[in-house]
Formats: sequence, structure tokens, C-alpha cells
Amino acid sequence: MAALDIGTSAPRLRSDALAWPADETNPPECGETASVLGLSPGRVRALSVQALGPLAAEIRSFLVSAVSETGGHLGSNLGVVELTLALHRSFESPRDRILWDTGHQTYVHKILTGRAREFHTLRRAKGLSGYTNRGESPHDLVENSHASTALSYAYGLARARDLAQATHHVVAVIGDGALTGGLSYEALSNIGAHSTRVIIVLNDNGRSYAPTVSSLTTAARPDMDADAPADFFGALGIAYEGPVDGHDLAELEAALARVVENPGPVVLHVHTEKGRGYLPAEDDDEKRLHDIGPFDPATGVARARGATASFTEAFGAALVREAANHPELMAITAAMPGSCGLIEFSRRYPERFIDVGIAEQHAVAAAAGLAMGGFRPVVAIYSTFLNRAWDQLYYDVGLHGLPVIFCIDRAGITGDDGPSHNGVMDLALLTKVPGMTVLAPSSYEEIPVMLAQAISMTSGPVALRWPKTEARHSSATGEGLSARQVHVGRHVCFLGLGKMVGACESAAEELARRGVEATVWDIRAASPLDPVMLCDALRHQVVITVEDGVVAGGVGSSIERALRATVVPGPLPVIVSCGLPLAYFPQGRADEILASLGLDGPQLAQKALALCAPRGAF
Ligand SMILES: Cc1ncc(C[n+]2csc(CCOP(=O)(O)OP(=O)(O)O)c2C)c(N)n1
Repeated sequence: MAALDIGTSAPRLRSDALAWPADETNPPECGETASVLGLSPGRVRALSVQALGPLAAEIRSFLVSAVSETGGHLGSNLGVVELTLALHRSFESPRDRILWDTGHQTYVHKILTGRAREFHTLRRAKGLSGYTNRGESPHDLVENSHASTALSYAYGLARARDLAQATHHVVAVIGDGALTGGLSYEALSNIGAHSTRVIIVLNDNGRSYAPTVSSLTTAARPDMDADAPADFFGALGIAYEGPVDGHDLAELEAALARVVENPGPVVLHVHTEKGRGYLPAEDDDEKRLHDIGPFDPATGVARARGATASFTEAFGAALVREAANHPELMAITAAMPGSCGLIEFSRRYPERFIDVGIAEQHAVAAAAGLAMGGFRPVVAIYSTFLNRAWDQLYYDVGLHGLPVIFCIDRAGITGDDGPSHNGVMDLALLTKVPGMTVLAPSSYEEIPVMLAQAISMTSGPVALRWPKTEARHSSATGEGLSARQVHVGRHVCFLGLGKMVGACESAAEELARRGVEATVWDIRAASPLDPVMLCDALRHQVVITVEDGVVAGGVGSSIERALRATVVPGPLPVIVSCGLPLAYFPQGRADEILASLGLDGPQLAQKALALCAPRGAF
């Protein structure tokens, strides 16, 4: 398998992090493990203790090598090698249910459950998922990669087990980051109050991406009260054991053997090191190589991605510039400062930067409070995670007409992280919030223009939403809440939103080669819609709207409603809305998924021709 071939770029593994047990006089033979490729939980359970150290080392090498080819979640997986071995040796999956919160840290679990050979397909179309996935293995129980759900699943599974008078164990592995999410606390409250027999393994590495914001994380934090976790869980009615060294297999297995005997709910607190054993990960202060694109295993340096820029970078730079003139601006992240472009802001304005933990609902309600207190909070968040905070956005912010700015990253199809990372609902939802302005930049240069516009609007919330895709550069930008006309034609009118303006432009070029003249508008403001754009659309026989959100209730449907409500002499144009069907899209490259749904230039041009021809539009 190509991914196993480390070649000349040997990874910078830390030898002292790899050997277990520390029996230097008689190092065990690695051959007993039959390599990472042939593993199953049964084989792992049958291994002698001496074989586990070399196996852990081999797994770490494999992880670095495989992820260097495909990209993926590295740091979290390097940290749970021993923990995953201990869990699969102490429990009998899938009879015992092992739940992994979020699921990004399950590469080792995948290796131990016979999937090592598939790692060259990680995160690719039809390949191995970057999270747990029920289609892949009976050892995987869920595929929602949103954090803080495992304890709720565990509570439900354990209640179901007890009602069925079954005896298997239900084990939830949750990171200290995922424990900061409100859902986790709701589940803990129930588990403790009902004395539900769940084994909770708290994998405390002190970090989410960045250091975890919580008084319960004690890993590498001598400033924290060591008794706080025991007191906290105890008060909820949950027994507590630990902390134990999560890289000492003997200690881990002994602790697991003890907690299994507990008749009620119990937390085993495990200290691990994120990125353990791979120096570039251990040295990465921002995120311990939590996630990374393809990289050179010898150095940990990401492979060059060309000269392109991202919307995230444009936002990060624009926010820092605006902050200098607007002391009332605050930035809020739910545990993703780097991925949301806030690192520079957090360095320059630490007192105006808040990381709330993986707590999107709290982030938005707290933003409402900050706005009530006279500040201008900017909530930087992924589209898919904003789903969590819909209620807070709609009522706590929207109902109160508060001037909170939402900067929504990874909107639309994100692709390689699979169905639960696509941000396809935001347009349909945000355009239904009374008084909310929704802007979608189509280029790098539009980000600062729109951010300045958002800051100038104090009468209610404003959202900017942009995709993960590389940001196109454009010498022309729009202004205010106006749409921008990109091409003027006579036959067909494309109204494109955000990144889809590019597809509309290439459709127009294709049509021009066939003698068809297309108008193209960059919608810019999904709400409120620009009346000038709507008026211009009405002079065409065919109007095609294009967006990368769900088409049902999306921007196209708002446009169609607005056009139909306009009183014009003569017949209305044919209006066709193009966007995403209501579906969960399997992982793959974003643009390939969009193309498979007809959302690229050539197919939009075909659609325009098919609609125009019978009407004699040209
Ligand atoms: C609701 C939600 N918000 C944000 C994320 C993005 N995210 C993925 S993993 C992660 C950090 C998880 O930290 P922790 O649970 O401590 O696990 P670790 O990676 O440190 O092992 C975050 C913020 C997510 N998956 N779900």
C-alpha cells in the first residue's frame, strides 16, 4: 500500500514516546503483531503485553505516513494509541458498545478493527470516512461528527440495554474539549440522576484545537484544582476514577478493570498528550496538528497549495483592520480560533477575544448579551455548527434585533468531511430571520467590503457566509446591499450566489460561444434582495438562480416569490432555481459533488439552452 511507504522522508517520531513497556533489556519483537494491516479486536486482545509497545510504535508510524498522503486528523489520533488499544483489549466490541465523541480520533480504532488497508482512501469519494461510519464496520455506531453527543447516545443505549435486561457495557470516550459542550452536561445530569450504568472515559489532553477552556481539564495544567473533576462528577452522582496516565497501557488496563466493576455510572479520567510521539505535532502550539492537509512526514510541513488565498484568510485580515478603528468589536469562537481565522485577532486583542469552548449555543446567546451591553460581537463559526445555535440566533439575537455579526465559514458543500460537515442549511434558515441581513461574498475582495458594511449596520443581525473553496480574486466589488451585474445579455439571466457566481460566469462564456447572450448578477445580498436586480431579471424570458445551499426554501425560492409578486406587463419569465436537493451527501471533493448535482458552468449552460430554445428566446 502506497501510504505505508515512508520512503526517504522518515517521520520525526519521538522514540521515548513509542516504547512500552520500558523493558529495554529485552525489547519485544514487532513481528508478533503481524503488522498493523492484519488487526482485529480479537487479535489485539490475544497479543502479549510485550507486543503492545512495538505495535503502538508501528501504529504511530502508520498514522503519520498515511495522513501525510491524504490529510486528516493527526494530533488527536496520535494521542489515543494506547487508550484505543486498552479499550479494545478490555471490552468486547461490538457486543460492548464503544462510542467515540465526534469521531475524529477513531483512526486507531479503525486500524484495530481491520481497516488499515483502506487508509489510502481516507476522506476521498467512496473511501474511508474521517469519522466513525456505520457503513464501514459493525464497530462504528454513529456518523454524526458534531461534538458532545456521545454521552447522550450512551445514556440512550444504556437505558435501552437495561430495559432489555441485557448485560453489555456502554462506553463513551469523550475529549475534554467535547465535554465543554452543553449537550454533554445535559447528558451527565441525566446519567447521574438516573444512576445509569455508563462508563465514561474522559480523554483529557488539555486541548480542543487550542487549549481547552474549562476548569475540568487538568492535563498538563498544574494551575487547575486537581480535585475539581472528582467533586464535579461526584455531585452529579457519577463515580470518578483517575487521573491515569493514558500512555501507560498497564495502568490503563488496570483502571478499566476497576471501573467495569462499578455498579453505576463512572468516569475514568485519562491524561493523554495530543500529537504524542511525532515531534512536529508536539511542537505545534496552535493545534498540535489536530488536522492537516497532505504534508511532508519528515518535517510536518504542509505541502504547498499554490498561491491561492482563502476566504478565511481574507476575513481574518479584514477583522484585524476593522478592529483598530472599532474598539467595540469583539470576536467569539466556539473552540476554533485558527480554523475560523481569528489567530491574529486573538494575539492583538486578547481582551476582545472569547473562546467559549465547543459551545455554539452559548456563543450565540453570549453574543446577544455582549450586544445588549453595547459591544459588537462577531461570531466566527462554521455553517454546520451554527445549526446547533439556530434557536439562539432566531430568538436571542433575532427577536431582540441585536447587531450581532455572524461570519460563517465552510458554508455550502465542504465535501471531504462527509455529510455532517456540509453547511447546506444556513441560507434557507438565515433568510427567514426577520430583520436579518445575509451577505455572500463571491471573491476575496468582497470580504472586507461586506464586513465593513456589516459593521455599519446597527439595526439588527448581519451574516456573511462563505465556502471552504479557494477564494477567487476579482478587481470589481459591489457596494452596500446592492447586487452586482457582472455580464449584460438579452436571452437568459443567471442570478448567482457567492462561489456559484463563478459557475454562472463560465456558463455565460459557454453560451456566448453558441451565440446566446447571458446576463449574470452576483446576488451579494441574499436578504434583503436588491430590487434593481429583480427588475432587471424580469426583462429576460428565462431566469436561473444558482446557490450552494438547499434549494427548498433557499435564496432562489425567495427570488421567485419576489418576482411573482411584482406586477409587470406581459408574461413572467420562466424561473428555475438551482441548488442542492434535500439529501445527505457522501464525502468527496466539493466541486465534484456540486458537478454531480448539475451545479457547474457547462451543465448550467446546457440547462439554459434547454430552457431558452423552446421559447425562442434567441
Ligand atoms: C459541535 C461541533 N463544534 C465544533 C467541532 C469541531 N471540532 C472537531 S474536533 C474539535 C476539538 C475536540 O477536542 P476534544 O474533544 O478535546 O478532542 P481531541 O481532539 O483533543 O482529542 C472541534 C472543536 C465539532 N466537530 N462539533
